[in-house]
Amino acid sequence: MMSSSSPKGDPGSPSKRSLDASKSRAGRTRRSDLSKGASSQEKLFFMIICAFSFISTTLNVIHTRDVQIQGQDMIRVTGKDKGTSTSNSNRSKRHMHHPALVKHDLPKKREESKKKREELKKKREESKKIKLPSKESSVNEKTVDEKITVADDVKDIVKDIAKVNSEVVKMKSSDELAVADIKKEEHQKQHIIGGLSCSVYGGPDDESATKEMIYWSDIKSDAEYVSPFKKHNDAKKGSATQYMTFEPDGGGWNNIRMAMETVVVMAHAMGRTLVLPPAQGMYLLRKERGKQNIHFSFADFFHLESISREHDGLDIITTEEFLLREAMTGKMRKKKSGEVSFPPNNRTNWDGEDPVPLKEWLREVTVTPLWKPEECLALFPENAGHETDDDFSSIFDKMNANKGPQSSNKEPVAVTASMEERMSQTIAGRKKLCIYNEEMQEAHILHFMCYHKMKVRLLTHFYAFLFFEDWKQQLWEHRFVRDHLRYIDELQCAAARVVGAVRDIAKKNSDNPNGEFDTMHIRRGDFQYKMTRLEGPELYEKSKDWIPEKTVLYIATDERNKEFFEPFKKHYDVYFLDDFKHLFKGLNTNYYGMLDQLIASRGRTFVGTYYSTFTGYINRMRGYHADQDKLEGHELGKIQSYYFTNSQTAMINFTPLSRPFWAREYPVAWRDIDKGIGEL
Ligand SMILES: Nc1nc2c(ncn2[C@@H]2O[C@H](COP(=O)(O)OP(=O)(O)OP(=O)(O)O)[C@@H](O)[C@H]2O)c(=O)[nH]1
Ligand SMILES: [Mg+2]
Repeated sequence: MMSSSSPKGDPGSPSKRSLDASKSRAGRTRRSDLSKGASSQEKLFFMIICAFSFISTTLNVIHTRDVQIQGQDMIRVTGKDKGTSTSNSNRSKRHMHHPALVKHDLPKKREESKKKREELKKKREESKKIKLPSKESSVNEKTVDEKITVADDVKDIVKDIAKVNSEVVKMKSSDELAVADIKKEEHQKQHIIGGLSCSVYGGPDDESATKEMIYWSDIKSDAEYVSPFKKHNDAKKGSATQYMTFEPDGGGWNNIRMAMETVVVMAHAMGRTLVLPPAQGMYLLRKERGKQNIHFSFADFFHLESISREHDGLDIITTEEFLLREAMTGKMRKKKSGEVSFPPNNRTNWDGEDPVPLKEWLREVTVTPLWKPEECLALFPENAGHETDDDFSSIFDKMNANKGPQSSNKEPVAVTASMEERMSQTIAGRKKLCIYNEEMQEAHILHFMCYHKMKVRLLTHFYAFLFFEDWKQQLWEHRFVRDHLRYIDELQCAAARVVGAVRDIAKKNSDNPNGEFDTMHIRRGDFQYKMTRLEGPELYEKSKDWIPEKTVLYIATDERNKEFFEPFKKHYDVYFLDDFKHLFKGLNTNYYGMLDQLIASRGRTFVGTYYSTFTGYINRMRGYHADQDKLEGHELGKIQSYYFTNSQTAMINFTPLSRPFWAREYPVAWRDIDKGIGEL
């Protein structure tokens, strides 16, 4: 029976039995010896000793655990770890045999450790959200179960950290928003984009400044206009804010300005919050590093804050605000993998930093349209949500099949004409439409790149690229640029002072009571279009028929050698920006080009450099002034401007758009754009 009833430790297996027996002998020698043949008194005494020993050991174990916690040995004590972890039990043993811990002041120590334990527990609860586990609780020291527990713990803590971070970010961004609001309020009190007051900029008086410089209007109903896409987006329940980010153009300042105008108009049309790139170095606007600011944001040149505040249909924010709102809260994901992505080095303020890492990151986490303005016409339908592609493509195809009118039509199509008619004069031989299609409409963030490798660049005039089905919206966009995207007051005022001084000189001639003067832009410097690089005598010869002898001539130029202008000096009373430096002391010299543009725009007759976008903007402003002053030919958008080379008399005639658009400006930008005000 015995053998069959004990399958384990089978006594029938001699070798095993002998091993067990010897083991048992080695382990229990004393107890067996003591119990064997002892008296009942001896047995009782032995049992008392055993019981005492057991109680004492148990107490020591409990105490050791207290001490471990007190010493911040933050192993999480679970039911399972009692004696299961080798290292843990070893440590317990070490403490257990520490005389100071075992023998002295046990109740007092326990009391103290209890208190500390409670304190620690409290602190731990508080700090759990923001602290990673301490080194001592290294996962390596744990059993598998503990590792899982600790890993879960770490996950929880990491989650907590993310939560706290996002709270902090929210707090930070709401703090900053509050500060921004206060600033806005202060600014609002002082600055209205519609007017021009130079009192804080050293004059001239408001009346002179207004009369000389203002070509813009303050149209209340325009400020209230919201585009169909924005209305559509806002009406969608719980729809998230959509954004537009962009990279400044990589060319000179006026290339940068042109791309910026295009982006601002698109942001309004699409109903997206526009994110301004951080302040950064711009090509050839880095003069006198160390002495003056050389990192610029668009808000340094245009009143973008006022534009955002004054328009119901457009919000403009900084990159930092955008990153705090959208990126640091984990809302941005890599296009390819879908994983949450944060900006490089978790940086949110990129002002003055190298913008390349930010730009490269943005390309990875946004929708990046590959629109090429010389190849396609961007089309904005009248109704958002309209199934656009088919309808518009067929109209477009018909128009493209009939190429005749668009190239030969030298008369302007009425601004109120049908979409087809207007498009025929805008298309300029392009074979494609860039439609703001559903994929783009859905995108959380649209990012416009300046990516030379892919030939993706918004080097165009906004009015040559962005076409609106609704003529009223088209004209609204034209007015928006005229009335709001204008150089800042400080520059307008400085220009008004210089123009005043030039007029004063001209008025010395008794038959010139209004102080009329003529202007030129002679672009040399880095300019790459060699056909425009003529020497002084040739430039004089080319322009002499348009500029009367002895006139006061103001020349804007990047030519430093003033001897170059000797041929002009023989015939005219010539002035340059340098001659009026005392009127704009302290102005950042990187603004001089813009100041020159504003001054040159006020000439009676202007001769500029073809292909120069610097010249282009002078002509645009001349167009705005000519229309406002109802100068001769304004009905057709004509202005009193010429070029030294190329289509020399182009500006005194009406010319429809043609490519390359950037080479000059076109009357469509300023001609008859005040129609339909208040009708949208
Ligand atoms: N003060 C002044 N600076 C000029 C003038 N023409 C060009 N510049 C400056 O010369 C530099 C080179 O011009 P760019 O920045 O390439 O000019 P842009 O704005 O791209 O215009 P374009 O190259 O002419 O199409 C810029 O810093 C201009 O501001 C000028 O008439 N007066
Ligand atoms: Mg340039």
